[in-house]
Amino acid sequence: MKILILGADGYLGWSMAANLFSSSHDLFLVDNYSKRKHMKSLKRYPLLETPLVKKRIQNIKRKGVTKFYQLDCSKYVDIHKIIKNIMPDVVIHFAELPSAPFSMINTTNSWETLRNNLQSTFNIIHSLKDLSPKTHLIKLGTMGEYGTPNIDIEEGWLNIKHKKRSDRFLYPRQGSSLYHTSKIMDTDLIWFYTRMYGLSCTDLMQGPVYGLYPNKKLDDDVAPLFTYDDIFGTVLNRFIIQAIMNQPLTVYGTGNQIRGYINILDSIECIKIAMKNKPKRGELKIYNQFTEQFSVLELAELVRKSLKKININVNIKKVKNPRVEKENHYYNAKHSNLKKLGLKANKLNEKMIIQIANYCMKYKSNIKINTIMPKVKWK
Ligand code: USQ
Repeated sequence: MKILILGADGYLGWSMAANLFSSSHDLFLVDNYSKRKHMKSLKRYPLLETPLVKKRIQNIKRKGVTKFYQLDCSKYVDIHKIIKNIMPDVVIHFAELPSAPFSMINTTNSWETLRNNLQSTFNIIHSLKDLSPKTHLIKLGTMGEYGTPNIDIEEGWLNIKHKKRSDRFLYPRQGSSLYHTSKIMDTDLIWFYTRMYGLSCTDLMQGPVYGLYPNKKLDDDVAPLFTYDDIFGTVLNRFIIQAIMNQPLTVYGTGNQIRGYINILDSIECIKIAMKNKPKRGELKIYNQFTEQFSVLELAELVRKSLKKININVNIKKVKNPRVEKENHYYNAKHSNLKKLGLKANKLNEKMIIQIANYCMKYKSNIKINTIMPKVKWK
């Protein structure tokens, strides 16, 4: 297959590409390095300054084609041209600003998140409609689109009975940041194009991801863009870094916020499963992409217990929640579809946390301690 990966420099995008290097698919990688640029301007740094994609793929020898294009998916002409030239079988769309705190910093960043994310999704899907409607679009959405409703969260759709009639709708959604809201709007856009023009799309509602893409060597050239700071880091990766820096784990508010989490290994596997299960023309498949539910406090306790085994004493500190989110709520999200299609989950355990911590410790001297405490407030 010809696979176009948009956002190939990111934590997930690069891990996805690295996983597919061992296949014989033709891989076309795209990124505009905007996450690196935003991180730099906000003085946030990844654990490891990984080389640019162009450099990283230079020495890779594989059966299929491997090409990199530095371009911005929010520029219509550029994305249209690349789709026209490649005519991909699959497009995997990671090319979005992925941070809730980033989207809440100020007007400029709020707009930049909305603009970038919606414009990119529009450009991609509109180009597919015009040029290559048989292509399978796989798009990374987020569990945060659903928010924390007081009813069970279904997988994408909800059957509603109203005054003796019934119909199926997208599950009601209510994001708790502008970033999450941009993903809700993405889903609406994708659903419109799918039903209107008979495209084949998969939207993956993913929970917070943790861990490292498990290249045997995990050497610097293949390591993903691992972030731990207050703006770009996800909670478990942050807790592990805080622990190895002898900083208290920053539990926001009560710590009873529950989310569905997923190991990056499983995240990549889910996308491969989605690739093998192309929707029919005019069908939008939605999967809830996480494997286990935890409260923030449970995660913190697990990190404390695990790292005690390698003689790291961890303190947990409840800090005032910088976000506006429910801290005590019902949460029961369905996630059986990917399992039915063969996903075997890598469940979070002590060994895994120790493994991530040991890897991070190699780069301890790179960690910027002043980027750990939360600085972006929702209000
Ligand atoms: N949290 C803490 N302490 C911290 C950081 C976070 O208690 O130091 C809490 C947050 O308040 C939240 C939970 O941990 O309740 C998860 O926060 P997160 O920063 O790991 O995740 P979030 O901002 O929701 O976003 C991340 C990714 C995003 C993805 C999303 C999936 O950055 O790209 O879409 O996870 S989900 O959360 O299911 O929407």
